[in-house]
Amino acid sequence: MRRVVAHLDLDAFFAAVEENLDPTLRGKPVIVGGGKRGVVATANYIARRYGVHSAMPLVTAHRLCPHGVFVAGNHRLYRDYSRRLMNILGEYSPLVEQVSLDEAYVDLTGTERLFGPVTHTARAIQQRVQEELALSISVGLAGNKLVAKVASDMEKPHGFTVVPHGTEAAFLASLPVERLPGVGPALLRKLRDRGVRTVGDLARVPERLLRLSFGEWGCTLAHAARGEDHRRVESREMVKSISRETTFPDDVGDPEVLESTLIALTEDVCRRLRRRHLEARTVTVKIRYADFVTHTCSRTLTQPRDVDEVFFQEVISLFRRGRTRRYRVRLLGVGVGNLTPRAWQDDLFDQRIPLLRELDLKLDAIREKYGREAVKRGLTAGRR
Ligand code: TTP
Ligand code: MG
Repeated sequence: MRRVVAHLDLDAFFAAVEENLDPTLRGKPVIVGGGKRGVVATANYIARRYGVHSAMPLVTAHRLCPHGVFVAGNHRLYRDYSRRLMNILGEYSPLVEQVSLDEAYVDLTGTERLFGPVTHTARAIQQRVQEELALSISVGLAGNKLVAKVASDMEKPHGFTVVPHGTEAAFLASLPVERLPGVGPALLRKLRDRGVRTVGDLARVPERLLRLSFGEWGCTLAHAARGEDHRRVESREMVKSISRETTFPDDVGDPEVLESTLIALTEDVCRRLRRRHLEARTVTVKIRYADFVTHTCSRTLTQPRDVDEVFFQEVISLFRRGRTRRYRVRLLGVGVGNLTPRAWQDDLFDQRIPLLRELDLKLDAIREKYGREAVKRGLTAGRR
């Protein structure tokens, strides 16, 4: 059976919710962002005409759009809308993969019998979201996640783009190469240096050369350029927790070795968390002593998080308090639970977090490309 994947993404999500809350905002430039020193979380499409965009310092937004309406944001309300969106999507398929608060893939393969032609179903979802949530959503429909995602972004806001089977490469060919998910500024520069501007240009580069320049990632790029993507739509409920543990070849007593091991485990867990676009609220440390007695201790954070630094602190303090016996240690483990899709708006309240996350994401990218051992933090560097 031919696969059909829809990608849906709400338009100017936070701003649209604010407009629902206060309909007098409609027709005005609306900018959602927190605090005086904060950044823009999102701006509605009217404000975007003035050049305002996500992650821009609010002071800049004020300068570009002085008559804009600035709102601080309403965390709980956005989560509520997000949940209602996901509930609607869940009525059309058991395979709904929530990517962020306002974005999801829905695998619509084989739903024709129940709901009729897939394009009608996708249209119906778009309409229901409009009617029931009073939110505008853009839809991309294609044979795989990658192409569906690019398609949903084609005609925002309220876009509806269908890419028929077999036309994927042609659909992508004329688009700037940075429209491919995963092509960030650094990679873009390298591609441009090699004369690659469009996805079509990229598709013409021999896969061998891409692999030489970019390693594993080069293969992924070659596939992406041709509009191929074999990833499955995975519903999030499957992931309840993420953990890693390590057993030492010889039992260890040295606290420095133990703690640097914990840091390395935490890095690994957090990287997997970020790769799945999740945040975690609980963190658990597991200590197994030489005599096999095993203790676990957990802590729940006030906010879900996904950055290494936050978990380092928690893990180390859990370990120091939890290591109540003087035996050597045989095994250490770190786990996170209470997982939710990543919510960027947390950034509004803590300016440190986005910087830390940026660092983490850069490290993730380097490790993705050159292997896990490519970069190490000072704390883990001595460990072997
Ligand atoms: P997006 O879907 O990236 O943006 P959007 O829905 O506002 O606009 P678009 O029509 O282009 O999809 O992100 C969803 C929400 O996540 C957004 O409304 C606010 C929040 N967000 C942040 O808080 N910080 C950010 O840097 C980004 C990109 C989003
Ligand atoms: Mg959106």
